[in-house]
Amino acid sequence: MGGSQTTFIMIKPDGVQRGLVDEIIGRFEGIGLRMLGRRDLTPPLELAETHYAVHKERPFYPDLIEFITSGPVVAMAWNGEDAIASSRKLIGATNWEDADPGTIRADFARSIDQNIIHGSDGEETAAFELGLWFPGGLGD
Ligand code: IDP
Ligand code: MG
Repeated sequence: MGGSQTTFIMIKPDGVQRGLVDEIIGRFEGIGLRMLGRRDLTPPLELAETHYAVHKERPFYPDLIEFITSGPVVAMAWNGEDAIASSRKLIGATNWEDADPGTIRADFARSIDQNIIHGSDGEETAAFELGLWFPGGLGD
């Protein structure tokens, strides 16, 4: 489908606080993707608002921004065959109760708002998000 793609993945503050970073990175490596970039940071407000601008009219938006800026996240770029859809499949549905067994959200999330991880939902979104979180590019 997608050929070689690079997608933006972020382990959210709940995933970091619960010590799931190595486990999650292992799952991405396990489906054959490779990490091209990683930044550990507490997202500044403006970055969080730009990232989630598409949701700004939604009732959950204020809580979402508060949550995502509440502590360190791990922002990553992952590359490989069909990386965008493969990553979304690995992550599982937004609501952990709808997520397929064995997905990251099914295994670890127990709320719809604090659901461990973000992954780009398409090629345009991936390009936008990678540019936003890695403004200096991905290096070599
Ligand atoms: P996604 O992360 O699976 O792409 P989106 O619909 O893009 O899901 O929503 C972005 C994030 O907003 C979700 O991951 C979740 O943290 C939060 N969110 C989405 N829907 C709800 C909701 O109905 N209540 C509370 N938080 C939500
Ligand atoms: Mg989304």
